[in-house]
Amino acid sequence: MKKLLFYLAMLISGILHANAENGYNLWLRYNKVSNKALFDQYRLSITQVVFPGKSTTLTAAQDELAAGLKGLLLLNLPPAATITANGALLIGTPSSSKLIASLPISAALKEAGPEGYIIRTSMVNGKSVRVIAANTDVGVLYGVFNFLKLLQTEKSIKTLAITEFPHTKLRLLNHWDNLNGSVERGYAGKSLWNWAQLPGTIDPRYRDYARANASIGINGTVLTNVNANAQILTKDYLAKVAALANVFRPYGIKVYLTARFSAPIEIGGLKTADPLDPAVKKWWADKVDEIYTYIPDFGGLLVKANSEGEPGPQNYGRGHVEGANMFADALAPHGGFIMWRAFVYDEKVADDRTKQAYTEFHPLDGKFKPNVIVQIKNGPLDFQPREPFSPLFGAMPKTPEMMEFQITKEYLGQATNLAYLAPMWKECLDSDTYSKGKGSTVAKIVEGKLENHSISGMAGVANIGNDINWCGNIFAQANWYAYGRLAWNPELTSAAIADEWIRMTFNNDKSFVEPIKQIMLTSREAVVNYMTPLGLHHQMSRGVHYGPGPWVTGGRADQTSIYYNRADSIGIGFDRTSKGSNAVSQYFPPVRNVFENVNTTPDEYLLWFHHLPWNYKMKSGKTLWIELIEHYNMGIDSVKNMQKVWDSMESKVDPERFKEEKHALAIQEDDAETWKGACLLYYQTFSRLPIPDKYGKPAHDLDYYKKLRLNPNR
Ligand code: BDP
Repeated sequence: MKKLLFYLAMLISGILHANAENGYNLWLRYNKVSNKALFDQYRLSITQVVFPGKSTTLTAAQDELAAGLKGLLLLNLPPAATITANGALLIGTPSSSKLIASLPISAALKEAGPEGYIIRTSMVNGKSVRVIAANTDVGVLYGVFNFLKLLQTEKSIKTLAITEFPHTKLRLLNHWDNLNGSVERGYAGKSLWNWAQLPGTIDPRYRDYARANASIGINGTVLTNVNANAQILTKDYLAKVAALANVFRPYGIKVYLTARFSAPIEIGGLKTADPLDPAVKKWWADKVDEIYTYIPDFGGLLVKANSEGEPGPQNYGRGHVEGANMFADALAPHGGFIMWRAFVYDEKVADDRTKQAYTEFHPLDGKFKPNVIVQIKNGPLDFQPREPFSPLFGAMPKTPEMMEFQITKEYLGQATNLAYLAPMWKECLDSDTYSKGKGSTVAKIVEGKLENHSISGMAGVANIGNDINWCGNIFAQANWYAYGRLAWNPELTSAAIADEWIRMTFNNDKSFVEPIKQIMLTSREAVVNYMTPLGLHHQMSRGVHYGPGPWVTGGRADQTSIYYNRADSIGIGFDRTSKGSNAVSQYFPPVRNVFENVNTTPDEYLLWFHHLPWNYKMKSGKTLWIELIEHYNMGIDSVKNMQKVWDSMESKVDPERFKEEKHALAIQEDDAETWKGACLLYYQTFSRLPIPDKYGKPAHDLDYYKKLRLNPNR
């Protein structure tokens, strides 16, 4: 009897465990459609699957569809040879399916292009069917994912007329993964790539990683850190990289690597890495040829050169053009790309570090080979909670400019704080650079539309590790999702993306979706408010970049907080007008004039561009000091509101994810209070102004905050 009870207990815990929501399935959970009426309706209206084709990509799409229909609708539909009933799903390309080839859809397919797809309701052989068609197999795969999304998000599938295509060509993740398994600025465990076990052992997660990426249209991945290790280019590693590429290929995902500029010396035995040296050029050309013998569809190389101590052409008296073009020549015969980063940060401390990328790259426009893409961070500094857009966007019209966003929240509370980043990315993408007059948005530049570039792209620094939930936190998954969706179509709204993600990740209950969407949409602004309001930036503690450190000084000036806040007895903020560093001059007019003039500078960027007296009168009529205090408080209040909303959702979320997020939000509230106390008390040593009682006094004194090192892994 005892034994029986024991087995029973084991069984129950097994069942519970099997159902535990640990986040592994991301937004591809395929749980049964919970709306009974819709479930019945979907089931009745999907009767057959006619989906011929045997390529690895079509097989992946067939498997995904089968898994989706089984999970969502408990449907098991064996592949049918032809349409015999109303309600068939007819799927494929004109070459994989004769039926599709016979349909009058060529104009629509033309619009869909090489990676797009159409989903239509139409009559075929006298039966009403739903068609998912594309020009290529990967287009079909994307179409299948979208069709499943319609079911996952409980949309009507009665009449469908969808045409979708990606707006950018290269939609990449950048992994800052090191060969020793650590991840630079990674907050979700170790690297996914198990180099020791590759190529022999293929972790099943690699396939799930590829599925997740394909479901949002990501079509490439840079496997290694921009602070590169030359070893990745050796034969042993290339064989491992090839094994990963083989897993990703059916999902339309190409593999890319980072190239260490000094690799010819480190692994090639040469004396120099001078890009104009014939032996160096030959070494790279041979190396690239070799890479393509391992990975015939290798995407290309990403290089961080002459930045933060990384080697580059400047070590040899050459410039970015000579460096990038050397790689371009090696890659061109294979159709590969070289992504050259504009995040330059050299040995000399500049008068204003935010000017450096523009200063170095703007004069180089028109000098790069056609397969060079300059990869630019969204803002001129470094992934801060809020930055104005980088003035380099639009300033190199002859050069394809690729966006670099950071999905991993290095400066926005890492894996603990809830910050949905789509609004931040949209803010940048929707910014008008005026480079070719009104309407020259960053999005249009990144899409290649403004200057008709044949190549375009976005890179997102990944927030993925080997934690069971991939991203260290459930809501961090939303940023991976949102990044992919925006790379596919920068015109999507943050709200629409959040809506999809919540429904797929949690449920379709309106009383859950709407409040959660609201807290997601305000979450990034909350972080800005309690960390760096009104245009402040780079106020975090040194190194870890998590907690506050507005007092950080010593060492390299432009790595300190005081360099950026410029707090003194008069006021606070960095004067970047013509009277200061003149960084405003890097923007096109009228943007430049808007930022030059304190009265037209939006409050969000006020202290980014202006040094203002503590008693400066804000648009609200209040003083700057009081508004600063109010912003920290608004940040804290938003977090409290997030907690309240989340707590009220307990009955609508599984206990695992509920508890995890509750814990994270408690930490976030604590962090927000700490940021307020630390920053206000430090700035107060200059302002000498009181924090009125009604705003709440910080819980501790400045000394306490200075000694405190917030630990992101609580
Ligand atoms: C900074 C990170 C650093 C990266 C650097 C980069 O702190 O770890 O190496 O960016 O983008 O934000 O190269």
